[in-house]
Amino acid sequence: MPDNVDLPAVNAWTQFGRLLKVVVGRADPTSCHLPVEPACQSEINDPYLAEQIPWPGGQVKHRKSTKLAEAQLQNFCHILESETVQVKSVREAAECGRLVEKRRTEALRSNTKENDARVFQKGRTRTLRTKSMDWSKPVAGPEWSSPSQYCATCPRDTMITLGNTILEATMSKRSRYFEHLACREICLDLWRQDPLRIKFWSAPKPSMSDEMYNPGFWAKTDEERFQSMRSYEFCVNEKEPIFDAADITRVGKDIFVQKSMTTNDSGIMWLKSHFPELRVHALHFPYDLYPSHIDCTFVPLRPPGKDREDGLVLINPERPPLRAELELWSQNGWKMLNAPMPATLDRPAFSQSSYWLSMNLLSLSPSTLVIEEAELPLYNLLSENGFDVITVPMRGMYEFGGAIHCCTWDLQRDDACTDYFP
Ligand code: ABU
Repeated sequence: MPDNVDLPAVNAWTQFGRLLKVVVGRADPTSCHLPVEPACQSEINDPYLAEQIPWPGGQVKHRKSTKLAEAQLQNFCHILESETVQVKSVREAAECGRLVEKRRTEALRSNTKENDARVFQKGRTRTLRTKSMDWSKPVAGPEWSSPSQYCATCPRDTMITLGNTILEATMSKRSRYFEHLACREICLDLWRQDPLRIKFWSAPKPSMSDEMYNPGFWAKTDEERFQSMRSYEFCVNEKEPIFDAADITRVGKDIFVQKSMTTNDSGIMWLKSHFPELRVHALHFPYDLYPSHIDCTFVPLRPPGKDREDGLVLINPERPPLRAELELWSQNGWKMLNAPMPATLDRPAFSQSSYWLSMNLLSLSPSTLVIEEAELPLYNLLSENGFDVITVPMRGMYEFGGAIHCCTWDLQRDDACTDYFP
């Protein structure tokens, strides 16, 4: 596959154009547990452990955790950089899945083809890594302080490419205020390569003062939240524009932004006013009580084909989109595909993400996807829908805020500002 030499060094209009260049996060030894703060009440997932110890905060002491996450990130880079890849047979994929949950995957295995292992040419994706920083250092602004930062395993949360523009998100957590600096050198290098075609912007940094947050949010019971869920009021109020980059998904001329714990209406309006060449749409997921980041909820996989093949979006069955907002998609030849339940509902004790990291996949092209190796149900669904599915181990990342999509930030895809919703 020859490179498109005319493409600017920064170019990504979709989630699914052929991926040419990507940043992959880094699990530094100084990575920290997400501190408790107004935007986030971190808690231990394991009820037994939660009774024994408080939320630890500070640097992750168990070095095995950061080592495993970093080893998996390095392995992922190696696979992305490879020209060819060996796709596992369903049998091999099932073997990986068995390590996670024996009975479920054995049942699935008996229903699947077994001998489809093959090597295919996928083309190289160049990888860059985020810079190492000391995440254990306390940080402060004029009106706030945080005992530590977090980590840079998930550049997806802080950075987004919108066409030929690199954009640093505002963020909403104090501990993540400076996280974009792990990508700063990459941004400057790219911008300097082609400053007349590539834009490099930072969205207005919020004050992170107490007034930015709804004080009553965390005191609500789930029952109370359920009562008020259609008001879509979360922990940040509308005082300042707020968004995390991972609440945005790109589909050519249109981008879709989830209203969430980490993105408010003012943030969505800021995007509209600064990207007039794009159509910016808000998306709402009325059954998600704590929405944060669209990439475990609503994942465009491929556009409608010229021969009238449906476009596909992988959706989270526990977080269906607002029906009225789906009309635009169905009118333009897109179908929603329910993700299967994850291979396991278990999460590491200190993970602050949901078990839906199972669907946090990365598209290498409209026909090739990378998923976590244990996710056999997803592997089967995607294979049945005509995708080549590459599997990689990534559960070591679950403790550090994400998985395969979260740990990346795509810089260059072979795509364009196509109108998929004419
Ligand atoms: N950073 C992605 C997490 C999304 C979720 O927990 O569902």
